[in-house]
Amino acid sequence: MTQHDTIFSKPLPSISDFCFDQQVVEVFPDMINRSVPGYSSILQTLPQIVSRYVQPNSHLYDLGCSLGAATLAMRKGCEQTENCKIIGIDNSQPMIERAQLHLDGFKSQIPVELHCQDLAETEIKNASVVVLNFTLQFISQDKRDEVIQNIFNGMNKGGALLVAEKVRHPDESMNDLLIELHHNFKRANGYSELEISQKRAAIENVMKVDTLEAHQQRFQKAGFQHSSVWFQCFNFAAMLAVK
Ligand code: GEK
Repeated sequence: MTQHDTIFSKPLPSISDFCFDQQVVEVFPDMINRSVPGYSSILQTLPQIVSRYVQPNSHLYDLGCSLGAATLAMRKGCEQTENCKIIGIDNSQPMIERAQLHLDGFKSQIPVELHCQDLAETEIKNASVVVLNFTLQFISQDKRDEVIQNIFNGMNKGGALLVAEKVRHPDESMNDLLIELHHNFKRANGYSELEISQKRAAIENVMKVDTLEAHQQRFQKAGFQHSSVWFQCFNFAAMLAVK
């Protein structure tokens, strides 16, 4: 059973940068479901999209896999495809340890390997599907082009890259509106004003968001033939790019 997220519920004397430590692992499913609009809809749709692009004898990567929620959804999507392997990557050791326990609890014929490493250092090869589900936003902006290029280079033709992110609207007034709608979503899910503002302060240095246009230009620059947003709720969007 996942614990209720109360990490930012008491006034903190100073706010440190947010990190994915043991305390976050304990509450992570509750935190992400109550904080990210559309998270569960995206996970529910992943198997369908994965099953369309997965290729026999290929690898599927879940980069920034946290507790393996997207990994499990990807596994559902490749159950009918021969000889696939899923590789889950996260640079938080507590996340990887918990993800391993979580995955061990579900039976499947599809092998899953989990590695604790920086996704920017991960070698991508023979990939038919690569998922970055709310992860690219934690990579420094000056490294993002290189990360996407490295993924593209390791993908097979016809393969799909699935990137979900918090995004910034280029029109400041629309951006403010989307942020307000997101905060209302958090309020409706029981987060207090204090929790919302302390979490915001903790995350602002570690999570820099791009516009949808910046993402799409990056996909194009890397060489992807097609790309589209396939889901959006407020300032949270899921995109698909096909090689
Ligand atoms: C899900 N995809 O449930 N290398 C590897 N992992 C990283 C890096 C990095 N450089 N930076 C951050 N992470 C998941 C949710 S959470 C999203 C992803 C969120 C990892 C970090 O440790 C964390 O587990 C994950 O990316 C981001 O579908 O919390 O908003």
